[in-house]
Amino acid sequence: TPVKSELVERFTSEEPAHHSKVSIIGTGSVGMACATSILLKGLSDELALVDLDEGKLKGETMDLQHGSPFMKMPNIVCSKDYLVAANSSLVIITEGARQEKGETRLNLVQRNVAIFKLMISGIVQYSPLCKLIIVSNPVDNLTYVAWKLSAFSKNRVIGSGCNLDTARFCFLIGQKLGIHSENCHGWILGEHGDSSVPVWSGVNIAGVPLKNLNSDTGTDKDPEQWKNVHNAYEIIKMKGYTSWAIGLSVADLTESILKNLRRTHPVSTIIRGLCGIDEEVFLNIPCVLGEDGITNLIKIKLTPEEEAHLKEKIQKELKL
Ligand code: 6V0
Repeated sequence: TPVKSELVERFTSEEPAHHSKVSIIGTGSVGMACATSILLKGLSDELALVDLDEGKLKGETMDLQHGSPFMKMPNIVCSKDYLVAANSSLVIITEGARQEKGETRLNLVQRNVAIFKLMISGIVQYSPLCKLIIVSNPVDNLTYVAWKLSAFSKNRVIGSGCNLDTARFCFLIGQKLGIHSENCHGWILGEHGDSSVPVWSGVNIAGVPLKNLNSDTGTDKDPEQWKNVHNAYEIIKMKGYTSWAIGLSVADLTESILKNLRRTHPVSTIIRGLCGIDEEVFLNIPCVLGEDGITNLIKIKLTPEEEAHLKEKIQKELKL
């Protein structure tokens, strides 16, 4: 514009350089919570948003862009077309075909598989080197689907899985004890959702296992009912969905990956050969996360009951 040329003198030509581009597919409540959490942590230098619903997509993007003076992240872009996500380091999938009344989980998965076919091919075409974080539910099944469809190596396809469940678990233990949740060490593993496994044998504060104080902790026999510190139904009943905690927890995974922190997170990965499982299934165990995605798995030590619980729910064959 004339004003720009009056004000600004070109000094050198600029090549666009993308160092850590993050793309989020799905700009619903979860996608947008991921976006704000990642933006406020200043984790990437470009954020691309993709959604089918163009009106909502553009509206959400403009709303975020208008917050630019308060963020150190200049580049927020959006499109229905996956080209906008090209050259991402990390793509976070939060699109959601919502479970309809009376719909079975398996039916929901099959509907999502159809969506994933188009979506994954768009992502892979333009970002062949990216890591994928799957958030959409049922997350463990869809992480498997994304891994199969992308043909990416297993380290690059990560399910957000029990990362949220574990954060919730630690918060609720901390709330009972009056101790910051970061210092309450506990893990929820296995399958995200109803059949996940709280590993009470490992729950400790400052190295003191709660089980040593009361061996019934986490069981039905426990008069203090510690086992109730583990579910999200209350929130769903009150606000209809969850968003803030999942957004923050996905930003935490993003930080470990983009900064190559090598922190351990309970995320979904293929665990054939571990915990006595021979099938090709995705379940949550503690994984070391860095710039190559999942580089190492922690060989967890479970009690026989916990291991049986973990194995209870082996995913059914999906039609791809
Ligand atoms: P939402 O608010 O309905 O948003 C979903 C978005 O996806 C909408 O904006 C849709 O337009 C968009 N969408 C639908 N189909 C497509 C498509 N083909 N391509 C691109 N975009 C599409 O849902 P919400 O944000 O609440 O939830 C998203 C998903 O996250 C759901 O599957 C939830 O079950 C799942 N969650 C997973 C959690 C976890 O811990 N893994 C936690 C909370 C929610």
